[in-house]
Amino acid sequence: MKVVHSPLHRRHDGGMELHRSKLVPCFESRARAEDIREALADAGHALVAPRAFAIDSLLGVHDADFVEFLRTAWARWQEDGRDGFMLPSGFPARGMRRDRVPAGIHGAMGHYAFDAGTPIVAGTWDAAMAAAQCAMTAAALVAEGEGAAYALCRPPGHHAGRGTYGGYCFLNNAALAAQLLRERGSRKVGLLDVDYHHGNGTQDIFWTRDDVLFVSIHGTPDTEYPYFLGYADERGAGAGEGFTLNLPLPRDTGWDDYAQALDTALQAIHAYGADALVVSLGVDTFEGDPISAFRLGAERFPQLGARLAALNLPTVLVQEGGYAVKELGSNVAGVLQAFSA
Ligand code: SP5
Ligand code: ZN
Repeated sequence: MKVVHSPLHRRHDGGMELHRSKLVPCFESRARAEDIREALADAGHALVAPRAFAIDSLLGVHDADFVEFLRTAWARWQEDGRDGFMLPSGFPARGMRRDRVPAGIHGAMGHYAFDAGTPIVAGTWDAAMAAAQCAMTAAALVAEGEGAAYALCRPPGHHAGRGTYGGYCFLNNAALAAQLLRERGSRKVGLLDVDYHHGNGTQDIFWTRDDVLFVSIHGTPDTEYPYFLGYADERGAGAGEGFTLNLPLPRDTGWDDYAQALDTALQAIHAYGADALVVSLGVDTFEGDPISAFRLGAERFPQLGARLAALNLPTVLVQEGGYAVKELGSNVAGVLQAFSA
């Protein structure tokens, strides 16, 4: 299938994240995308470049002030006499002001971010914009008749909300793909998030909408990142009530229990009557992942792909997490196998 990829992902790199009280090099690395690109090229998929979607095409999913913050953050940091990478250290918690964006760059960072693990560096905006363009291009290809397309997005996107960033994510690539499908003829989009971590940003974006069904299978927020969203009792609100479905699972979940949750998710998307599918494809469910705790062996990814393909819907696959760099490409290629016809 067509694999949409941009070398601009390389501009986002060099940062450190706060991990277990230490600053460590980011798990979300350049090598991830390189490994996936090589494995997919070897498997015979066709690499294509993204189209040049403009900033305006982000605004169906993200707030304008948030987009402007991301676009200008690095320049503001430099004006403040700084270099290296940007990490926030203070956040507006209960009882504090969230309605006002502090004028200074440090406070503004804390306003828009929700963790200290997602550094902004000089090239972050270029890379995030290129990843968003990859996702929108893959969605456009599917809207134009491709049965399936894959967006090799780096940085990933599913933790980014309407006006928030974190979890290595800045712009919500999968949400942008779903929004584009809606604007180009799909009536109901199923968005299935199989990344190990809950897609809190995607849930936020579609929380009050009934035209996108958000379904997520993930490590329970009781113990797993992002901790503060992704419980089973979150079901959407207003017009969106009943159009969010969370299937949290405990640490150490293996294929048998995972596959049951997957069947529940696929059944929900079928019952919804989706006419297109977006998959937030994190492969950090792999047993060898360094920051996650499910136990899926490599042989499970082709099985996952086969079940996704069996929905028989036009499908946009969007890369999210997966940090076991050595096995990353082959695990992604495994998911794509069933779509390759
Ligand atoms: C897109 C994506 O997969 N983002 C994940 C962001 C996770 N960042 C915080 C990870 C904290 C993990 N806790 C470490 C436990 C190590 N066993
Ligand atoms: Zn993840």
